[in-house]
Amino acid sequence: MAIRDILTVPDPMLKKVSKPVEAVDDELRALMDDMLETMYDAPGIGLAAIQIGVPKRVIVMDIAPREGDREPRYFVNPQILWRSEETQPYEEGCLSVPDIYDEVERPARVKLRYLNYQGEQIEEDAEGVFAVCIQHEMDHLDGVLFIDHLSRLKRDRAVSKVKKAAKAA
Ligand code: K1U
Ligand code: ZN
Repeated sequence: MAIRDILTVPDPMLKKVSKPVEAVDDELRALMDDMLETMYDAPGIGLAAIQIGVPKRVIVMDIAPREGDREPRYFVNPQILWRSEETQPYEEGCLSVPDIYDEVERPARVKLRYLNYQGEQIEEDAEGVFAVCIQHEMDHLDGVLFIDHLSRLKRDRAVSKVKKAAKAA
């Protein structure tokens, strides 16, 4: 397992649409292992493969409380089958837009279909932080960042702040 570099805005890779995975094999599981280690190291609660420069439709996540046992989750080729009309606001962050947090409104509940670490097809309902995080990560697969849901002014300010911090580092 290895910790990979996380791309930050304005890296053009982050705007790419990721490609579906053809097979959940040992090579893909090695990628998912690296993604999980990278996410825990950051630390974060989710990570999409494109954030480490790999344009595949793969997400890892762990939304378990930090003081408890780890509960890693893997989503390959995830699809949203249903979204609730009810929405909920949540203060989001992103490892690719470090130190910027802002409120995004998304459907409160979604129904998902995806392949897990073993390549089994799963259908599952998501709500709360799980619903927020999976929608945020699935946006990454389509080249969309949470700041794209904000006003142009807020988005431009966020990118400028990240660029300035990167220059100073
Ligand atoms: O970059 C990412 O996509 C990961 C992102 C996931 C996310 C967070 C909040 C709302 C929606 C999606 C993060 O993990 S940002 C860091 C973060 O939330 C966190 C870090 C340490 C402890 C707890 C949370
Ligand atoms: Zn993100």
